[in-house]
This record gives sequence, structure tokens and C-alpha cells, in this order.
Amino acid sequence: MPLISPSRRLRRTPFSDGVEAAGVKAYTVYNHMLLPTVFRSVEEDYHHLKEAVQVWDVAVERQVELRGPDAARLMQMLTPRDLRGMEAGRCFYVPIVDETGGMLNDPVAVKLAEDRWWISIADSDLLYWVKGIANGYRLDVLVDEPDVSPLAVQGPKSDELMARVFGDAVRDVKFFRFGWFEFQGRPLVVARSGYSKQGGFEIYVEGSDIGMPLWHALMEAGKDLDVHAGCPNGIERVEGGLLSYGNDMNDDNTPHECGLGRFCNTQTAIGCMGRDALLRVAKEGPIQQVRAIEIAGDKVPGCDRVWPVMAGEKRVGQVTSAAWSPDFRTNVAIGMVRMTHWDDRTAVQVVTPDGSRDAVVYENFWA
Ligand code: THG
Repeated sequence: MPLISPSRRLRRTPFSDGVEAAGVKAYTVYNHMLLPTVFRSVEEDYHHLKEAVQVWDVAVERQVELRGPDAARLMQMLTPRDLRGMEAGRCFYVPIVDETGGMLNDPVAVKLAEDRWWISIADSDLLYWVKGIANGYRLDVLVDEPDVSPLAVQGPKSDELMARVFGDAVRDVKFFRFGWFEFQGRPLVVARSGYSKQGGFEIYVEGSDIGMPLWHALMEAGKDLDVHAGCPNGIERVEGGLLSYGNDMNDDNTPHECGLGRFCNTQTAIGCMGRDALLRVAKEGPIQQVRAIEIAGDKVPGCDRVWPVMAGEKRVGQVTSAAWSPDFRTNVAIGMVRMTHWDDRTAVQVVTPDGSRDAVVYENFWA
């Protein structure tokens, strides 16, 4: 592969110096920013993530901040998930849809206070959609991208590492909740969340100046835990069925097609964009849906375009992410499959770049 030319448009993060000193081998671009994808090798990183603890530069999870009296109203306009029962101190995974019910993003909403929210976005320019709605409806709310960069600590030893840096109280933070914890006298949001199924935390680092000091503190405190720089792992996240916006879905898909119907309460999410369209699809049900797909044979190549899912001569879907799983000793994949073939254990074929392979559709992911 050719290199990518650095420039100001391709933003570095507060942790990029640490990432590069740790020997990052490849980057991708996400929200116009550098996101590491490989340190030692994707497979070595995978095993290490499941055994030890890693520190991830996920500053690309940019925040869209809503501040002001209409912040909560605006947040509910953005998502079909009912936010009425959501208290400050909680994080919600929320589909964001356009006026047709198409997915614009699948962020984590962080409720700091009734009048202050962070939307921790996936890879699409959500800021402009949110500003458009805030201004078009003349809402009393400020919308901007603050200097907040998430740093994730993931893996089975993440509780121990976090307790050493932030104190034992961090162990009591529950899944998808956050607390305020001090680092160098600065209060930071620390949530139990992250883009892996191995457990861990996300530190919302407010102020780029403390990025590298915090990075070093975690690396120093975790030496005997075998802490290493890591990143969202392309194998582990497919095993766990964690969706990637732009890969596994885009604005052509409804949340129901993405398997995110459980995060929609379209009946009661009054005022949300695309509500009428979603009420229709919720009633009729989707005709295709995200599924786990096992692809037979040796390690598949990287999936940088869709691979058709076939039932004989008939196209019944597409694979959008795939990887060889060392633990399950098979190729794991995520795809969109039509209703006629989405039942558990349906046999299909997948057209990979090096030929057609036998495959099986599953209703549940591996992890
Ligand atoms: N953390 C934060 N911001 C993010 C991500 C993150 N922004 C970008 C991207 N990841 C957004 N997409 C996701 C996808 C899945 C999850 C979180 C964000 C996730 N899902 C869990 C699951 O599906 O098992 C739990 C969902 C739930 O039960 O609420 O964690 O990772 N800050």
C-alpha cells in the first residue's frame, strides 16, 4: 500500500506522539483524524487484548457538545431512543437517523447534566446535521466540538490499571455509567464503556495538554500488567458484533436493519427526526438485517468492498466486515442478509475476492 500524505486536514490527536513511540504500524482515517489499526500485528494485538490491558487512542470518537436550556430537547430530536428516563451520569448507545429513517451515526450519548450533553460520534460529520437542526428550529442551545479526546483502557486487567491511576472508586463505575475522577487536579469523565467485549473504561480527556501526561501515567502504572498501546481490533469487534458505521451500515439503512431496533422507542420518542418513517418500518418490519456470518476455508483477505452473499444464483445479501478468528478457528463476518435467508444456521455462499466460499448465517454473534 502507498503511504498517506500527512497534512493539517488529517488531524493528529493529543496521543499521536505516544502512539508513534509505541510503534504503530498502520492508521486509518476516522472523522478526519488518525486512528491506529495495528501495533504488533492484528492477531497479536487480538490475543493481548483478551489477556492483558491496552491503552487506545480513540480521540477520533469526537464529541458534539450540546449546551443550553434546549439541549435535552435537541438530543431527543436526534434519536428514536426514548431519553426521558436517562439520568445525568449515564451513557446511552443511540441510533441517529435522518428524515427518512436512514442511519446518520451510531454514537454514545453522554448526559453530563440536563443542559449539557456529549454525543461521542462514529465516522460521519454529525456536527453539521446537529447545527442545522439547532439553528433551523431556533433552539436555545450551543453546538460545537470541544477539546475532548477519549482514551480507552480495554482488556481483563483494565480495572486494576485504572484503580492504580484513578483510585479504587473507579472499580464501582457500572456499565455505561460514568463518574468524575481527577488526574493532575483536573476532573475527567470516566465511563465503563468501549469498543470491545473485553471490558474496560473510556476516559474523556478534556484539554489536549494532559493527553500525553495521562498516556505516560497509564503506561508507567501498568508495566507489570503488560500494558501495551492498542486500538479497536478488527477481529475482536467482528466476533462481538460491534457495528462500524460506514462499513456495516450507512444512511441507506434503518436502525431496524442494523439490529438496533432494541434501541428505538419510536412510539414514545416524540419529536425525533424520521419518526413517521420509522413507525412504518417498525410496523412492517425490515426485509434485510445485520447477521453474523461464518465463512469457510482459510484466512480471508481484508474486506474493503462488499462481498455478495449468494443462495445459488440469487443474491441474498452482502458481507461488509470479515476476519480470520484465531480463537474460533474460522472466518467471522458481519453482513446484511435478506429475510428469506436470515434464519439461524442458513447455508449460503460468499463471493470473496479469491472465489466463492461456503458460509453460514447466524442470529447471534460469537462473543
Ligand atoms: N465509545 C465512545 N464513542 C464511540 C464508540 C465507543 N463513538 C464511535 C463508535 N464507538 C460508536 N459505535 C458504537 C458501537 C457499539 C457500542 C458503542 C459505540 C457498544 N455497544 C455495546 C454492544 O453492542 O454490546 C453495548 C450497547 C448497549 O448495551 O448499550 O458499546 O465505543 N465513547
